[in-house]
Amino acid sequence: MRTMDPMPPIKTVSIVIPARHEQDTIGPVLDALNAAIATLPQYTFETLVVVDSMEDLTVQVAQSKGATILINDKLKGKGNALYFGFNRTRGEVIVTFDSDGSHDPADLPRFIEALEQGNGLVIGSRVMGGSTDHDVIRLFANALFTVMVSLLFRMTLMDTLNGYKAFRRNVVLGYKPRTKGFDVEIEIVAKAVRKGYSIVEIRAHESRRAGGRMKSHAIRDGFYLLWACLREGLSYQVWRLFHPRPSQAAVSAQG
Ligand SMILES: Nc1nc2c(ncn2[C@@H]2O[C@H](COP(=O)(O)OP(=O)(O)OP(=O)(O)O)[C@@H](O)[C@H]2O)c(=O)[nH]1
Ligand SMILES: [Mg+2]
Repeated sequence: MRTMDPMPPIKTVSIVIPARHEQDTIGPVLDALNAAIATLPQYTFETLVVVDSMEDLTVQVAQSKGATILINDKLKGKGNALYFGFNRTRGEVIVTFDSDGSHDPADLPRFIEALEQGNGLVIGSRVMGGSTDHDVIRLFANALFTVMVSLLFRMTLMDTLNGYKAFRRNVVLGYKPRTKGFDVEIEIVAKAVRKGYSIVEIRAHESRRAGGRMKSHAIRDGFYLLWACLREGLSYQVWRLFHPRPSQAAVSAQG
């Protein structure tokens, strides 16, 4: 069991930000990120912004704020963008959040602190932090996935789907990802569980996107999320049958 084991100290942090046509929001997001980074001189940071194309000004704006641009023009989708970025990181830990202004980079120190405490995966919880971007469909989806994750992975996570996460790089390396879009959030959690990392949820507020257009689609992405949750959860259960003393991820919540 690899719960709360001492882990190597963190020196380098990679921030991976997916951005599809986010020229209106990426600038302020990176300004806020750079301000948060300035409060953490003990770490070396790299900021990778992953785009699919150079059709709008996202690349120019992000470059002007000091980010490294990665262009993933072969495969669209948030999951594809994230894994493209993950595979090019150098940090011991990776932090990922959205580029539309929904997630507050000022929360970054608390995410890193939770990793320093020995957790392998830190999830920003909108249940604890609140959201001004939730509607009935999203509330229902969150409740549904909370139940499904507790049944399939035997753990209580209140906000599996939130895109604000921080984790040890090993969580997302060493396997071929099966998710392409927003279902990536399920796969990251599933891998952390299977690898026996302790998981913690911390408070993180979600705001409405600050500009630009929504890229998710409730029905299409809802279907992919459901399928990913069932597939990853059931394959975890099968995997456990062949591992008499399977790693069991510990879950906790911090305010
Ligand atoms: N590179 C890349 N980024 C993507 C893709 N799809 C989504 N993203 C990014 O993933 C993040 C989440 O997408 P959103 O459109 O905000 O999805 P959402 O949060 O469900 O929708 P909103 O309520 O409008 O915020 C944003 O930062 C997007 O730019 C994609 O195909 N490629
Ligand atoms: Mg969003």
